[in-house]
Amino acid sequence: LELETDLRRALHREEFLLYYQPIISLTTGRINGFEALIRWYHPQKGLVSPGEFIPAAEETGLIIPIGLWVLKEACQQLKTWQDQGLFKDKIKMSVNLSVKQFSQVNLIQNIDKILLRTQLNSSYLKLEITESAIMDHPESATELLQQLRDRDIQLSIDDFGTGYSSLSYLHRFPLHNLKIDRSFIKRITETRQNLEIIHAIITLAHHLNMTITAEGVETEEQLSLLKNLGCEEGQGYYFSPPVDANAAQALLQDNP
Ligand code: G
Ligand code: G
Ligand code: MN
Ligand code: NA
Repeated sequence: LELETDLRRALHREEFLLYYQPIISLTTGRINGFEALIRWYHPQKGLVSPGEFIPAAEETGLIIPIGLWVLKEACQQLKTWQDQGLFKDKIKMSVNLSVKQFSQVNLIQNIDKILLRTQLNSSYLKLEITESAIMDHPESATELLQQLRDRDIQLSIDDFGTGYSSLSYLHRFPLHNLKIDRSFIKRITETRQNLEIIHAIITLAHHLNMTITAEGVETEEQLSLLKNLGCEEGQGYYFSPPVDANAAQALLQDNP
């Protein structure tokens, strides 16, 4: 309850900020995009990580206004970088949507409003949706995903493998990209079987015309195995941790 009061105040006083973690093309080594990750700059506690407040925000419903703030801020930031000529056409901004946000009735209208207000072209926005958000209501999820796709918004399934972990339903959803959860990447070098599981996920996703992003890439060895499996993109400490907007902009300026 104290946390709820704190969160309301945080929204009101704009105590949230975004960090950005680059998503790297494994074929060119260039930045393909950024994932926006929320942080809370608490007046007493300092920087608070989302793991400590997103669950409470989700329970209290505060995730709706917080999530809209994230979306607006992330779109605005990308638009600003575009206007500065920092990367022409290529770079996308990924934003996480929680289960509650995804099932909120006004989601599409709110997204349309934000895109209009920030003047960001919809094809640069990528939404990360978890398996559970989709599988809770597969019928309405399919329809919603299609509406987003019709707008040219990119769609990723996030933390793949941690939820229902079922490969059999993937073909039913109009998704562009699959993010393999970092727990798989962590184990990729442990056994032949772990490598084969990732191989199977990548092969299936490719057959379904989805690209793959490996999360939590931390070592050269993991990177090399993933490249050999035909994985398109990587994200993780090997490349860069999540960084603030200034540091992200510096990464873009150095983008080979
Ligand atoms: O940045 P960090 O690794 O601490 O993020 C922890 C978790 O919080 C991750 O699961 C991430 O998906 C989630 N998260 C980070 N930012 C947001 C956000 O803006 N909205 C939602 N719904 N989840 C977020
Ligand atoms: O759940 P989601 O994947 O959206 O959350 C991303 C989270 O993963 C962020 O909190 C980020 O700090 C964390 N993260 C990003 N890269 C790495 C990595 O290479 N290793 C580990 N352990 N965590 C990472
Ligand atoms: Mn994510
Ligand atoms: Na993830």
